Amino acid sequence: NAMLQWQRTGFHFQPHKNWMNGTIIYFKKKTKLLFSWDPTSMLLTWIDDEPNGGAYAGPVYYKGWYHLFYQYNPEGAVWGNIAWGHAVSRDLLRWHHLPLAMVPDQWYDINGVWTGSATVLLPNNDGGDNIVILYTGSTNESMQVQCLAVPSDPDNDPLLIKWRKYEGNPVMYPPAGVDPKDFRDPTTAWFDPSDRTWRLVIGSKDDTDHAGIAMVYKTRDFVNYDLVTTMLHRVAGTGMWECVDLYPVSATGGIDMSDAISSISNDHNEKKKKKKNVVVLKASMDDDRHDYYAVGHYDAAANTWTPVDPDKDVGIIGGLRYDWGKLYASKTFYDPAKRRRVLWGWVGETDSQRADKAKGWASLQSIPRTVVLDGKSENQLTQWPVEEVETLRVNSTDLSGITVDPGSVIPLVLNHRATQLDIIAEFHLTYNSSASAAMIINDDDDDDYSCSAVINRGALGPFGLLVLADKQRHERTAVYFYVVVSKNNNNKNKKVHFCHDESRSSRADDILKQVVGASVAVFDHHEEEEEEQEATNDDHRRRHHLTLSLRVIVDHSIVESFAQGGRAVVTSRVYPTEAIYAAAGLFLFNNATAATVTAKTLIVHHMMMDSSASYQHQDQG
Ligand code: DQQ
Repeated sequence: NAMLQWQRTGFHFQPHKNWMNGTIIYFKKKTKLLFSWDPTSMLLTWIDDEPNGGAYAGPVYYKGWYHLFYQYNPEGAVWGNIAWGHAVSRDLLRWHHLPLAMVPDQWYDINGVWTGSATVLLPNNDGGDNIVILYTGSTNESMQVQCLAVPSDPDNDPLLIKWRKYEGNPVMYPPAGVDPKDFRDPTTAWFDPSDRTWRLVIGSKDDTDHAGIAMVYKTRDFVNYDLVTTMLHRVAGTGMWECVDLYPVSATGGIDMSDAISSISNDHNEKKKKKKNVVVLKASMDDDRHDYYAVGHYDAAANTWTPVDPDKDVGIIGGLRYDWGKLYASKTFYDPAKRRRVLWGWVGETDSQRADKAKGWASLQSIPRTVVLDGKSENQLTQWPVEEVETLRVNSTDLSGITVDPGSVIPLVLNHRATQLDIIAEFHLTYNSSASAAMIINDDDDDDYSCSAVINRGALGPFGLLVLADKQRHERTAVYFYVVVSKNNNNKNKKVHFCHDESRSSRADDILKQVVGASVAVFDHHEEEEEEQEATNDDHRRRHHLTLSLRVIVDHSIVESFAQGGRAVVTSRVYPTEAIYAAAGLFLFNNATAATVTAKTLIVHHMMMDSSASYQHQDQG
């Protein structure tokens, strides 16, 4: 349907047509030789303990193809017939679409080749890698089992187009006490030197208290598995955990899980050990379709993961989400080439199934995001678009320095279209104490899940950007901050909400439009005396300054925002009918009644992608 083609994105990953959901990615790399792998017998044989006496499996950049596999329906734009789509890229942005990697064609996966993960084992003698994939098969009886697949001809098929399912599949059945329909999505395996086993996590649920659970399995050969009887983690009331992820983080870069485990176990300094052992546990909550995570510590010997802050445990009220908008079934992978951990997730549609069928496709992948531990608050992550995104900036408009008075909206004149943007902004908010005193709100603590309480005009917000807006602003998606002063903390500690208001994003009415967001940390706030004023009341003669930063990525029907250096992230799917192509505009607004906003920085980059970069595998020669 050509009418709806404008909704397709310019630089987000999406197949040419049909339905896509969750995804896995794997980076082709070379590891030190630890064992030989016989693809026929499927057996690993140990060759050397620790070659060169060095660290385990030091990664080396190899060829440099990122592989993306995704849940795909080859037959339509709704979920079903799930197969694995496959694409490769050198930069995580320009993808080459390859033939389907796996389709449902066996009794054990005839109802779907569901989510799984790749694990890199070792290079062949010629320098190629050995990769295994574990995935969930939905059987002819809709039982969930785990299955093994390997590249069928890695020597002659360097792009890993052909995959072979192991003859002995399935390799894991639901254990006793687990509902056969609640056993899915194996993680990437990591190597534990203490007993020389590979370990991986599978998500499930315990019906006795509706707990989401993470179970660990050990294996030496990827054929035989032992369930570790201690539960890695469980959180009562959270329901089925899909697409579990477990990975180490630091404030400076990424770490491979196997490297982290061996480095922790080799360290005899308890303090250093603890510092190294910061591990994120994430689960996709089937109950509310959001991805929740927490920062914690992993104890390999005890097989437990414990949150640093029990009040921020995975999936509980007050816990953390990767994204406060639309993002689900995300996965991370370690990229040895850039020593970073990359996260990306499935961004579904919020329009109707009917609309999806009409346009012939459904779902995007988010922009890949680099994930690090927040250096300022060690209990959370920050996310930031991978640096490659900056290579798509072809043109930019620098609007830095604009001031927007209370109650004003300023159209931003760009020297390019406003449908594909990367916007960098830093807002400076100024107000005096009487203004904030008028705005005291009894702000309770668990409003993180909703920005709806702050949607109306107040003393200190909302202010921010209107994206994908037409000239009259009939349609617009608001990306904004809203400052709230709590009653009980004496006007000192501001609470800042960061939100998307989707309610006016489209004139179409078959769309879910919400106000979504969270509160976000403030770092740069200071007050000064106002000299010219008489000191009648201490509080009333102070002037407040607050700086808040924002990055927004706009791509036709998706808006992804990163507030305060990626401490709060919000993604929206939007479907304007008028604010499209050349009719799409950008505005700066300040709806606060008592605060002035200056955009100290406001740079709008025009984003392009060479469309010829996304070609079919046949074109590659
Ligand atoms: N979708 C997949 C499952 C996974 C869920 C099936 C996540 O493997 O649990 O398409 O949305």
